[in-house]
Amino acid sequence: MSNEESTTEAPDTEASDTFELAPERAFPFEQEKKGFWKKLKKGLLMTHTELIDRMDAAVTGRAVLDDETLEYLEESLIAADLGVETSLELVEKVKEGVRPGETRDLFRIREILSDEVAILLMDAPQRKAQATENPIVTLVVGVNGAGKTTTIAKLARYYRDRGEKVIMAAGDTFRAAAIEQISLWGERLDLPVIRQKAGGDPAAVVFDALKAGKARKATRIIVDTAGRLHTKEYLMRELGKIGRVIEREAADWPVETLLVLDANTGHNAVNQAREFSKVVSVDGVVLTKLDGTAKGGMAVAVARELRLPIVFLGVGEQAEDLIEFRPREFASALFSLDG
Ligand SMILES: Nc1nc2c(ncn2[C@@H]2O[C@H](COP(=O)(O)OP(=O)(O)O)[C@@H](O)[C@H]2O)c(=O)[nH]1
Ligand SMILES: [Mg+2]
Repeated sequence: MSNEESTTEAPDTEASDTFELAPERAFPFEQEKKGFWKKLKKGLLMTHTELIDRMDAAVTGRAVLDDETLEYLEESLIAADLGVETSLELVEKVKEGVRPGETRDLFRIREILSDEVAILLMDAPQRKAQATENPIVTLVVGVNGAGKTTTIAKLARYYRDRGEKVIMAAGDTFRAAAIEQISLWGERLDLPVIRQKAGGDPAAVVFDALKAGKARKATRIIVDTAGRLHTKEYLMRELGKIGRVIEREAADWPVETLLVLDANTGHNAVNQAREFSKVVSVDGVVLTKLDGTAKGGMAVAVARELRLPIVFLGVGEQAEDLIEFRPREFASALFSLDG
């Protein structure tokens, strides 16, 4: 029912110029494709500018790809937070892939790296399809400030634009400001926000949201949470109680948990995700604030080391600043190969 599954399998010819990998899902609309590339480039601007600069410095003026050059290349990748092990493997691929005479061809090196990163990203688990007649409940978790509430607004807009009937639930009852924030988004997007007063029980908010969902025939209910990870017990209790309410009120509605990670935290986000995974079963990751960091390579570390599907990328503070995570396009934008 969601647009994710309903798109066709037609090859995405323009974007696959530099690849001979299996085609990904096509963009449903040409217009959307343009917007996608623009946003992806905006999101990776800092990362790829720094990465290409460093790579350029690593190979410039060198006749052969000697160990020292490869080491600089590796450092460039590590600096973009691709992870030490992954960077090492990637440099090996460059060594194997570059033919004599191509050693100073940065474009060729970028091509190899982009292909290899795409393979790594596509090898990571994909989000499970939600084939259901029932509304989907999306729980959004993550530490304070990661971008949960903003992401919920973006997701609400995303699904609404795809014809879904969306309800948001102000499940972060811990701070009054959080309730105000999500309510404001509701007004801006003209979408309902189910809320109670600050200090209330998040599970009670979810209860109300499920009731409203049934009454209004919603197709998706997106739930904000407080995400206070530093007290693991609290988070467990909060999510446990929400889970039980859903189980009782809407047992056959699919529930997915999306973990929001701030890309600025670089490789530390991997550790954060591990902590959350101990408490809750995470179905997918949204990487936020990609637009404000040169550590965009951390997406590769998340996909590889955590074996969690990255579902969306946040590339700004506005509701439209959200794009689907597409492995091949991401890899190619990381090494500035497209457009
Ligand atoms: N530049 C940028 N800022 C973001 C993004 N996502 C969230 N933010 C900002 O990060 C801050 C914290 O976001 P918020 O949604 O309140 O985080 P929460 O505490 O997890 O709910 C806010 O100032 C947001 O505008 C993003 O993708 N890019
Ligand atoms: Mg919030």
